[in-house]
Amino acid sequence: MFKFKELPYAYDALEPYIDAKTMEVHYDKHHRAYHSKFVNAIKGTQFANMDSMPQVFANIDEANAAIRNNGGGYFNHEVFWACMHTKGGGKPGGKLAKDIDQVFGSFDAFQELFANAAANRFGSGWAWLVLNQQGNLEVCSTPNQDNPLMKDAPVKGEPILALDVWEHAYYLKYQNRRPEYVDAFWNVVNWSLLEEKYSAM
Ligand code: MN3
Repeated sequence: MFKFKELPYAYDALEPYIDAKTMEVHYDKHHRAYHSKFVNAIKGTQFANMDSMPQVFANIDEANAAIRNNGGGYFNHEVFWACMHTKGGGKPGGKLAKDIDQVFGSFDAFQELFANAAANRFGSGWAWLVLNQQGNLEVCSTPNQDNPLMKDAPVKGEPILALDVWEHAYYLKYQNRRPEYVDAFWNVVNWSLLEEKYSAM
């Protein structure tokens, strides 16, 4: 059920914005470890019989720390890899562009809000663009490997865009300069895929 999927591009596909060494360590070491620890942690629990990660997150709380942290790590990275592509960058079109303009005022205003969510997340965590439970786009951030699908998330919704702001995601190339990494991220965002995903929500 909970498979370890291949990275949808080569380690160097996102150069120079995200370097090949970071991608290799991030995918093959960090992501792989979250996945294997998650699979081990659910053995013999109710979570082993669930059909999807959203179902796992809908039932998870602080009492299941190993499943929460490693399941979050496994799922969040899958969302993150899919948000990026070598032919990424630019701006979204279609309904996603229209709704971003309507909710945030402009694409630039959305980018600033998202970049601030990423920059201001203290310590390790994630920045998100989600479709919230009221059916609106919303920017938020989560600590550690939490995500907006978890039942106790302060902002609940379906992830559209995810950005990993753990130091392991950028330290080799950007060291302490997280805002530079966030700036670079925009050059690889796979808006066409995200538009499709949003239209299907
Ligand atoms: Mn990571």
